[in-house]
Amino acid sequence: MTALLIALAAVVVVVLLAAAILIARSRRPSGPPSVAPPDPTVSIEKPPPKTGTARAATTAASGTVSPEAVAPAPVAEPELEPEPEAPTYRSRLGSVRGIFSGAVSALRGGRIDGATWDSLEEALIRADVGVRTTDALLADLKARVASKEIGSGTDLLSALGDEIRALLDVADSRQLRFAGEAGSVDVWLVVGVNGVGKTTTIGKLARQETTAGHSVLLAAGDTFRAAAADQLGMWAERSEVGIVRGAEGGDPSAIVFDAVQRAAARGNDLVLADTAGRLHNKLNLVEELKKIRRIADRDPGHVTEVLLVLDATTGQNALAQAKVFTDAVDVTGIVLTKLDGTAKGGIVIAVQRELGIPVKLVGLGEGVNDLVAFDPDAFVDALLGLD
Ligand SMILES: Nc1nc2c(ncn2[C@@H]2O[C@H](COP(=O)(O)OP(=O)(O)OP(=O)(O)O)[C@@H](O)[C@H]2O)c(=O)[nH]1
Ligand SMILES: [Mg+2]
Repeated sequence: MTALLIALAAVVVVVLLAAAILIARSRRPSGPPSVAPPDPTVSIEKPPPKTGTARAATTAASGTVSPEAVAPAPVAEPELEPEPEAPTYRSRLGSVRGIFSGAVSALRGGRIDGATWDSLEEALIRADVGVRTTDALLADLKARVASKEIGSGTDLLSALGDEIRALLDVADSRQLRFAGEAGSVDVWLVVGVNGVGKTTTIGKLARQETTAGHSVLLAAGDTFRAAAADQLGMWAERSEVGIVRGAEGGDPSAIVFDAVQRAAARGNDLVLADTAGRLHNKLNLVEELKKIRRIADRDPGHVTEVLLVLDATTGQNALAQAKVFTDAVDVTGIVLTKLDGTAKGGIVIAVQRELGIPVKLVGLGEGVNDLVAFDPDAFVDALLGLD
């Protein structure tokens, strides 16, 4: 009897144990063991603080939060990929090169006849050099062929290159002007109609000028829409520079004024000011720009560049736009954007000839390194396939 009871107790114990094991297994998730989710409080390691004025100025602004305040430039995450190299004209002027390729190979063939002039004229006009400039170029070359100064197609090709270079030759320097006087802040105003690439140009310039050793502060003078300041804010973050922004619909002159004051206080030597190109009418635009320029030039501000941004894809329209701006403010340099991928690269020649203002920078893409100093020799070589 006792043995029977012991046996029964043993069976009960075994059954209970088995049940406990089964329950424990059923609660465990099936499949391979999962990886613990990352701890959200752990962040990627920040790059070590840089030395130099730009970094010091950024740090000084930390903690300000009012809407008109200098937004503290956040410390950028480490770059995941190295910045691509600056582009070459040759690599980015593909489509306009294509326009000239037929005429150029005919010229290399050696003979100069009626078809030569026709194909050259067509290429120049299709590339948006403009009728007037094309006529002037060809008239001169025809005279030189008639006088036997130019005998072969190859000579004509190199003479064409020289003539275009001569048109692009301006007395004024293409260097961006930076006075850098003690106690003053250089201001570069960036103007142009909407969508031409003003904000992107400022973003690229912020990086370039910081790399060149300047201490940059951005002024979000396009108050037409809030997104404009946000877009500039993203570029400020990428380049680790401060930005002064105001409320949507606010007075752009006040923002630029504020930026200059803050730049002086923070030790920034260069303010890059964005402006809106989308105003109600031409008169408003002109008056607004005049006011911004006047106020930006008040001590300690000193406007050393007014850069007019033109979109190369708009071709000859860019020239008409330019007139509105040159009437309003003393434009000191042209930035011609979107030369990559457009078949209208010849607009550089027309802009330079018609406006007489140096093309200082060209945009060859959307990336931070895709804004380059305008180099007439490299441009002409790429245009005519001489490189
Ligand atoms: N391919 C190419 N795209 C460019 C270049 N420059 C600017 N863009 C693009 O053009 C578009 C307009 O540029 P934005 O900088 O916003 O132009 P914006 O003049 O500030 O425009 P608004 O603020 O609307 O007046 C964006 O998609 C840019 O990425 C360039 O050189 N090449
Ligand atoms: Mg913009």
